[in-house]
Formats: sequence, C-alpha cells, structure tokens
Amino acid sequence: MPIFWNSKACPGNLHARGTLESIPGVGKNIAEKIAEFVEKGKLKYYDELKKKVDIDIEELNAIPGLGPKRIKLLYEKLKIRNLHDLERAIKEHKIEGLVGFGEETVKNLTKGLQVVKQRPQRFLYAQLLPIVKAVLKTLRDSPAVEKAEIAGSFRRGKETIGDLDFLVVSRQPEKVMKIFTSLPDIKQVLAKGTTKSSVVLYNNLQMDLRVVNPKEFGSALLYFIGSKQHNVELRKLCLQQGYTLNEYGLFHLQGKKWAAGKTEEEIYRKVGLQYIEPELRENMGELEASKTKKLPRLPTVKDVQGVFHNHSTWTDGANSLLEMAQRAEELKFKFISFNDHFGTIGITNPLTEKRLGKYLAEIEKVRQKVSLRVFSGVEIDILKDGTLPLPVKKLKELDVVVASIHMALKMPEKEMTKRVCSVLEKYPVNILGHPTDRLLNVREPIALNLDTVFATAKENKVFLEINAQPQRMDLQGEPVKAGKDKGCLFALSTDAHSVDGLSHYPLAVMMARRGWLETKNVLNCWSLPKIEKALQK
Ligand code: DGT
Ligand code: CA
Ligand code: CA
Ligand code: ZN
Repeated sequence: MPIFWNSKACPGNLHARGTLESIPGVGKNIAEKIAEFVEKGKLKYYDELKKKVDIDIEELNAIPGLGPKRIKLLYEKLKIRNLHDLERAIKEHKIEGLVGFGEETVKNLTKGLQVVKQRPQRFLYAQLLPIVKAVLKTLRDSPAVEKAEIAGSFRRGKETIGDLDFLVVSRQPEKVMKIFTSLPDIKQVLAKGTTKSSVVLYNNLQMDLRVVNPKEFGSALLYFIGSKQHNVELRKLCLQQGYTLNEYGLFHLQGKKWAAGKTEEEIYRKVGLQYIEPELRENMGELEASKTKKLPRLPTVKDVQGVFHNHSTWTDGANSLLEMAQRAEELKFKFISFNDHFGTIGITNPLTEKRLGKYLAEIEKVRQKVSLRVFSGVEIDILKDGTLPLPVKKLKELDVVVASIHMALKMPEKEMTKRVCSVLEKYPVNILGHPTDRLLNVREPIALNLDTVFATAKENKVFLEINAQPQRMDLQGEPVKAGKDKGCLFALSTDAHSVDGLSHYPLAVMMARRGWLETKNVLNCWSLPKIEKALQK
C-alpha cells in the first residue's frame, strides 16, 4: 500500500530538498528509488522483483514473529507465498520439521495467523492526514462549496481509521459531486448521487461524502462525527427532554416542529448540555459530565512547551543533536529532551557506559548553540529481570530517564507487570516509555496489568508516556483516561528519529484530549521551572 497519496501530499518532499543523500548509507541509487516511490507511490524495481518472486510479503510480515528471514525460508522449503499457503502448511503439520521452527514457534504462528485474519484493515491517522488536508482544500477552493468538514473517526482523532467521512454545505450538489468523484487516485466510484457519493482510492481507502443544506449542517455534522454509541445515547437524552434528533435536525416531539440544526453548539445547548469536543464522543461518560458541567478543559497544541524522548545519529536517528534542537526551535518549543537508546535492543550502535560521557558532552555543546532548554537523557531498556543496565548513580546524572520495553515481549501478565513495576520502584525513572508496546496493525500490546502499573507510577512519581509515533500512539485515549482517574500524570513524546518526526507532536495532544486530560495533567504544558522541578529525583 503506498504510504503517500501523491507527492504533493507527502510531508516535507524529501528528495526535492536534496537531503536524502546526506543520510548515512543512502547513496544516489537508493535516493533515486526513494524519490521514485514518494513521487509515484510505487517502485519499478520492486514491482519487477515482485513479479519474479510472487510472495505476499506485506501480508506474511504482519504476523508477529514472522520476519523476512523466516518468510524466505518458508518460501524456499515449502513454497509458502501467502496466508492461505501458511494456514494449509500448519494444518498439514509441514512446518514443525523445519530448522528454526520449534513447537512453540508453530503455536505462535497459528495464533498470529488468527489475529491477522480477524484484523480488519484500518489506516493510521497520520497516514491519512495529508489526504484529508488535500481533499478539504480541493472542496473549499470551489465556489460551489460553502463549508467542508471532515467527520467520522478521523474527526474524533482515533489512532486508526476505517474510512473517511466528508460533509459539505452547498446549494449546487451536482457540482460538488463532480469535484469529489474526479479527485486524483480514485480506483472506483462506488456511488454518485445528489446528496451522497462514495469512492475508493488505489490504496483501498474509502471516502464518503454527504452534501447538506445550511439549516441541517450542525445536526448532520453531529451525526457523522459519531461515534455511533455517542449518537445513540444523545438521542435517548433528547427524547427525555421532549425532542427527537436525527441527521436533519432537532425537532419537538409534539408537532414535529424544527427546533435546532444549524450548529452543533445550538443542539447541545437546547437539550441542556455543554458543547462536547469530538475527541470525547466515545460514550465514556461525556454526556453525564456535560450535563453536570464537569467536562475537562482539553489541552491544545499551543499549550505544548516542548517534547520528550527524541533520538539522534548517536543511535538510530537520522539527524544530529544540533539539527534536532534547531528544528525544535523552529517549532517554537521551549525545550527538547534527548533520549537516545541505551541497552542492547538490536540496533547497531546503542549508547554504552563508555559512549555516554561523549554523548553528554555533545549535548552540552548543543546547549551553547540554541536558545531553548536541552534536556539530557536516555531511553533505557527495561531488562527481562526487572532491572536497568545502568546503576542509579549514573541515571541520576541525567535530566530525563525514559525506561521502556523493547525485548522479551512475550511474558505472562504477572511477570511482565512485576518487571515494569520493579524498575519504576528501584530506579530514578521519569517517564515510562510507550507503556503497552503495541504497534498498530503489526503487534498486539504486551500483557500488562495497567491498574497496577498506574498505581506504581503514581506512587513513584513516574510520568506515563503518550508516544506520538504514528504506529505507536501509546498510551491511547482509553488507558490515558483510566490513568488520569487513578491520579497519574503524563508526558508527551515524539520518539522522533529525524527532524520531521518532531512535527508529530499534535498526535500526542490528540490522544491526551481523547484521554480527558487537562494541562495540569500534562508535564509538557507546565512552565519550565515547574518541569525541571518535577523531573528531579
Ligand atoms: P471508522 O470509519 O470505522 O473508523 O469509524 P466511524 O466512526 O467513522 O464510522 P462510520 O464511517 O461507519 O460512520 C461515520 C459516522 O456516522 C459514525 O461515527 C456515526 C454515524 N453512523 C453511522 N452509522 C450509524 C448508525 O447506524 N447509527 C447512528 N446513530 N449513527 C451512525
Ligand atoms: Ca469513517
Ligand atoms: Ca463511512
Ligand atoms: Zn522505544
């Protein structure tokens, strides 16, 4: 599936700036291929190779525990090309005998296969962002369009999206439909009417469009933003108040007279509710809180003073510490925190005790060259036995310690919970990094008793990370709210491995909002002196 819809939508337009070849290991040859892929969404060289070896690598690779090496072996030995072949080979007990495939591996493959087969294909929020922006721009640029909005799960800020739902106000629906159904990259027009159209793009993304008149805009937006469960409960509440609500408006039960519909605010107000932000519309108690005027005041991107947990060329990042700090300055951050990898996590050049001194010295040099506060730190690997590979004394010399799990992910819940909690108790950890360790569409969360982890984090003044990497989004909204209800505090991280990764921070804000946080619950929204004090251990 192409990552970018088209080159215009590609954030940054890498190759045009000639920056690709400055990345270590990227020469002319690879740079050209990346540029071709970004521009066209496909790669001739890859397509030709694929024709020769007809394996559905993406599909097989999605199974936890099945990487390129094993996929190659399965193809060479058993001619397994796709999930179907794999399923048959498992049933016929053909895999057990292969070198490197023990009983346990086969059991895990069987389980992974079921997970992948049941998993509906959902898109990452960040992957769709450029598409949403481009479509909204095209629609809004037309004189036939009075208003255009994105609704559905995207508007609610969900980390994965099934399809996109657009809503337009127009008195010339035919014109709007013509624009919509002739957008670039459309594979198929599923429906084209005067109020409703649906299209599918080449990447299999479905986009729905509704055109309504101005009087219905608020009620239609409310309906299409959802969630379905929020809508159902809201309608019940309207009925109790003597109204009936549908996508065409709010009507008095008696006589069916129109009561409201132009804006969402007006509808909520009519039935005695505070306006509810889309991120909160997941039926997690928002209607009750709205009724009693107890909705949280959600943070915005403007409240964010800086971001934690960033990597550089010292480990597996693509940009130097200075380049990262300068980009942070451009983003108007007041601080950036560097947390390069420490520990053997399968990357080629993790920080070691020996390299740590030089790394800290370079951070000190960067401090002289930029105006924002630069925090020093590491992302240290939580070892299998519930210890960290650096002593307490050394950790105390750092400004920010992020501790996270990268290896030995398959532990029973009790052991895994103990592993994490003992690190939070014994070491001066500031932030628990990507707590559930899930990778969207790739890997399920680790088995962790979050209640226990939250209680331990609170007790030991450890901030829970909200990681903005598009495939992580970890913690996500629901556990964030659970943590907040337990009295935990949170830190927003970009986990950036390049300067462009820094601009993902709004994704962390989005999840903070979905988790009902306020600025007082989010370390990044405090004043610098207060942040520094909170980090002292
Ligand atoms: P998705 O696309 O799976 O990520 O999730 P949504 O929430 O975007 O769901 P979608 O695209 O099926 O529908 C968009 C909105 O339309 C949904 O959030 C609420 C509304 N909606 C759809 N079907 C129903 C329904 O049967 N009843 C009610 N009350 N609302 C619905
Ligand atoms: Ca949708
Ligand atoms: Ca839809
Ligand atoms: Zn990590």
